[in-house]
Amino acid sequence: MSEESLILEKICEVAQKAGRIMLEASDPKVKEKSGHANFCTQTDEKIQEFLIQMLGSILPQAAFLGEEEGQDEFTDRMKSGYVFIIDPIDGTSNFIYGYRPSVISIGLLLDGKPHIGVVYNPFDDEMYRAIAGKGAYLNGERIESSDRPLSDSLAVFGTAPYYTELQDMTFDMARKLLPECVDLRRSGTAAWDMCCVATGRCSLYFELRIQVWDYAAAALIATEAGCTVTDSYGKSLSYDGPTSVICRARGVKIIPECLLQKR
Ligand code: LIP
Repeated sequence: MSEESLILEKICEVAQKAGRIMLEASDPKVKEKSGHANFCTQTDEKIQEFLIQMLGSILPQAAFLGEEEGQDEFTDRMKSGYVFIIDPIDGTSNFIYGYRPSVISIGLLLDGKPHIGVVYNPFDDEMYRAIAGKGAYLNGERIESSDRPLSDSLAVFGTAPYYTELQDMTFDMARKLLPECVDLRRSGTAAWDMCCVATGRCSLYFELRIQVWDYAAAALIATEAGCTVTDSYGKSLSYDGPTSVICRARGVKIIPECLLQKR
């Protein structure tokens, strides 16, 4: 087994244990962050601490970037070597209200590029994973995005309630997209949405602003499943901060005009 495959196996084991913490949490204390409906729970913080401790034992030299307090600043040091980019619970509001899914997202950059991606949905025991250049897998089975046209597919989108300045544009885009696809869905977790595009359940995901910990793992998994993942201007993702994201399956050959932003 290659060194990177061994690292991947160990990361998946950590993700599974973190998923058990999520499943066993009862009535977590909720903290408000800045803006409308921007939450963090004690379980988010507990899982983030667990991930830092366990992943740090796999790669002691790695830096960490995570959603919760104290780990959320990207620094120049993170442009070289290993960096874990973690979201302890992607879909925090879903978790608080018991609306599924919520997932654990663990990305590993090497010299600023996505190297390994793991997204774990503990509610359905779904382990999505990828190594750059070596394909994407769901519970050990190779996955590939859909080759159906958008007109024969579901599309998904996200919007954080605390980015109030993006609401009008987001829902205007969604309204214009609806006639071009079978129907729209909205899950509340960007990482899981992109994994759904990777598995062929839907063929497009878009969101006007998500954080690097929301996309670092899932964008690699989607890319390795044959998706095209860009920002809303059609440019590659930077993996160093928040960005818009459009994730297209193989069958969606171009960015729909209603989603394409022009500088
Ligand atoms: C979530 C994102 C999702 C967005 C939600 C929220 P969190 O991340 O993954 O795409 O629409 O509002 O920001 O905060 O649950 O980790």
